Amino acid sequence: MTEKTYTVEEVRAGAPASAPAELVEWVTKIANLTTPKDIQWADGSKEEWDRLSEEMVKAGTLIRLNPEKRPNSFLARSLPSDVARVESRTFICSEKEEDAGPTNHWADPKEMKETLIGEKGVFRGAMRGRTMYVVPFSMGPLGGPISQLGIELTDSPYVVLNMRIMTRMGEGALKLIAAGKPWVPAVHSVGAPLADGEKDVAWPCNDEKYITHFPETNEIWSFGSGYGGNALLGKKCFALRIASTMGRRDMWMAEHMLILRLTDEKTGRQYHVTAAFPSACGKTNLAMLQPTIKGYKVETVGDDIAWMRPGKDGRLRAINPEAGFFGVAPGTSYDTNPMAMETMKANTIFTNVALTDDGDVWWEGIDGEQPEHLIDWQGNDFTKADTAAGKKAAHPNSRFTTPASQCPIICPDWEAPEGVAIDAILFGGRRATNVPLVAEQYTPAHGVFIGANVSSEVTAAALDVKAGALRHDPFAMLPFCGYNMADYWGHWLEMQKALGDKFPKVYQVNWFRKNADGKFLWPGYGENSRVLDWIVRRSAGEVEAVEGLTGLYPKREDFNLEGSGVSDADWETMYTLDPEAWEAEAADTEKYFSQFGDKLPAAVREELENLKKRIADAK
Ligand code: SAT
Ligand code: MN
Repeated sequence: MTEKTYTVEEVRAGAPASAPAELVEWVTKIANLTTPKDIQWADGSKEEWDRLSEEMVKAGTLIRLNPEKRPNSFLARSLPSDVARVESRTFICSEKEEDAGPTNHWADPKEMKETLIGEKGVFRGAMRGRTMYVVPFSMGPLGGPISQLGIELTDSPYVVLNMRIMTRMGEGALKLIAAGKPWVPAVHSVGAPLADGEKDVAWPCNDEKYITHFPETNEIWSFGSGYGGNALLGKKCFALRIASTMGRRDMWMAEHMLILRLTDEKTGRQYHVTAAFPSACGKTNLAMLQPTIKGYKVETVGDDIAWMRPGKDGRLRAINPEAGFFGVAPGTSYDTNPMAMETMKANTIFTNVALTDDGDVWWEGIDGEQPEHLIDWQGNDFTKADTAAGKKAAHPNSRFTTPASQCPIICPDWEAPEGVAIDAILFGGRRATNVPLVAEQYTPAHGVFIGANVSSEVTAAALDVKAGALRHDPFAMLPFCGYNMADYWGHWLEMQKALGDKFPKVYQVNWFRKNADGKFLWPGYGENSRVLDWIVRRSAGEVEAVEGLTGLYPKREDFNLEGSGVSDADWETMYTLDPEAWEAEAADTEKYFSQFGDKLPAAVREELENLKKRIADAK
């Protein structure tokens, strides 16, 4: 078969009138590289959503859920080899290796370009037999001062539908690009070209995967996967990896953080909090927290990513660059996160959850009793006997993609273009031992040290990292920082310096500490409002704190535990830190830091020395 070739005129003829010449030329170039059978420009309309989803239902990629239970919602099932991000195939292709740093996979940009688009490049003919969609999108409210634009070219209609939920996609973004605003080029292929007459499969992908970033040219090239962060290039690839490098150049910050508003209902005072946790550690739950203590209201601004810039008032202001939530389904219920459950009642794409006999979704941890019969995430019959045998009906990293605007507690200012002013920044992970419930920074540099020291028991969010093991995940950015991690810590110190005492205080939190019997000491979920309560009372100067090994701790009498079921003994255990264990932690931190050599900022190294001194004093 002769490959299809495109002329600029031909591509122009199919493009919206607003598409600028430079964009049409780039689309033509990529079309001649990847040789799709046709090109469609996504406009983000409802009509387009209806048409694409209907096509995908016919093709077997989507299952329409029962419209009476879950209107305009669909289930997709991926291949077992394509169920999460692949960190070992994620590359930062900076000119210099040291700019990617020891925690990233670096590849030489020229060599990687050869692999991707050279004579034998994987993208050559990669879209054959498929449609190439041109997806203009904005991360952040259209035209906002913190927002950024991108174009994703993809051969996956599943990606188009997900991008429509997760970003401001279509005509509005294209108009801004036409007006001359800069944009990030992002090319995605599932890497499964179709020969003439070859029948497609429900979930096309390729065993060979490349998730690549070129920070110097702001380019993203992703090949081989159709899943989540590998394929929805506005999310981790752009909004974190590329944006972190943009922020470093331009004095702003791209962070793996939820954003919430906490209102003290008595005074009407509003506080805004961001919080970073590694993937699948409950960020969505915290973002939609239902306070168990009276007098507070939580509203959601974002659940995964925060872009922060100094505002005119000199305070750090944050926007959520996304328009939807790509949340972990298992464990989500009316009990654990009623607001997420309400959000996903309609217009939602579920991936790799189980299907009930009446055409609705199910997963481990959802409310109610497990139905007698289900179809599991791989399309097989599933009964309670399977559960008893230790099998899961939904994949542990199964997800819902759902519009943020449907969240009943979405913050009225969640689309405020200038963002919300941040009062406190939380860092957390899953730590069964050693790390207490909440600790406040001693100094701004200590705040950076707290972020640099985040470590967590690994979850199912990545395919190639052993779940359960403890790993360092500084700032919850380990898989998402687009440059040298130590330089990134340096950038934090710079931002702190620039904002002075307007820079928010940092708090370390841990909901996951267990007692000697393996029981969680802290109830978590809505009870985490008690921690927020202490933090805002601290920032209002209402309560004092005591100096501890890892930071400033609450006084038991200042902390509202009323009705929490947490006993004084549990509190005591949460705040008992074993100096010997901390000696081991500090030694481990020292070893971890040593990989950064001279790049490790002196102020961070000093904080390690301060910790060691406090440990020695406690012994
Ligand atoms: O990267 S994903 O968007 O697939 C999910 C995550 O790891 O947070
Ligand atoms: Mn995430």
